[in-house]
Amino acid sequence: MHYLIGDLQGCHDAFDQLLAEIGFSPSRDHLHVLGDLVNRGPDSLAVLRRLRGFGASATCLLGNHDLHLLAVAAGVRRPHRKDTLDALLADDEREAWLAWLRQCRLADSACGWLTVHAGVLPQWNSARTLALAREVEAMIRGPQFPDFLRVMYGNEPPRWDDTLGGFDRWRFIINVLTRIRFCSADGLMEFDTKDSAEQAPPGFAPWFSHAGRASVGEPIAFGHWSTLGLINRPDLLALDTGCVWGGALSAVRVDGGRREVVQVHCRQAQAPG
Ligand SMILES: [Mn+2]
Repeated sequence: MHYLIGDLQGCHDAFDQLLAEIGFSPSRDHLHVLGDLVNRGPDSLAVLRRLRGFGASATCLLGNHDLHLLAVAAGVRRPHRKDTLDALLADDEREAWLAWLRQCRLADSACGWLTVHAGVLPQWNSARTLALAREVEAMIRGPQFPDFLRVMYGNEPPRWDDTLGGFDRWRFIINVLTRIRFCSADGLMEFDTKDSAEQAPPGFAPWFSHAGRASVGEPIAFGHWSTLGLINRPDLLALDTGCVWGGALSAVRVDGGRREVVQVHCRQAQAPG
């Protein structure tokens, strides 16, 4: 059985409970984890240990918090006061954890679903999104990644252009796949608002609500946006149900069987803010 799993953010207790609830067997089942594996929650190290232990039975996406960890570890970004990454950064296997994260994906497909951490640009269909993710994944695994990390953060360029190259191209693709929430119909992203879908700034709307987006009708699952709550539509799944903020951790079964949603409450919740 194949399960999509929402943002874990270091909540190992909830993850453990969820795996028990779905009766997960690494020899039989497959997990597709939608990114933000680490940070803000209490036990990122245990989460990574568990996921790595599943080997090829778990496919993990990189979220913005996972990239933040890589940037902090590289010394190119200052830790945030709410980070909970110290144990991971001080672990004997630190370099192995960082190497493991660098082989995670930015987009994937699972039983007909496109999986991404944050979302997809209105101008990109699923096939295009996967192809662009592969370009950046190859860079992250390669020798240019340390240099890229230094310039990874920023909201420019504002719009997609097929001719973008190098750092600008990679930054744009990463901003879409790991940060997008609101954007305009023509693909201008807005990064300041983290509120619910109803709070869209003028001229912007949630990326998935643009009727003319190139991915309409292509099933897409994403995390990242906890204030949306669970969205469970025929071709759209929003699975960041705010585990670390006192909500729930969500899994959805997406193989041939009946779609099934399993949620566990998180006892390791952090104060929001
Ligand atoms: Mn996120």
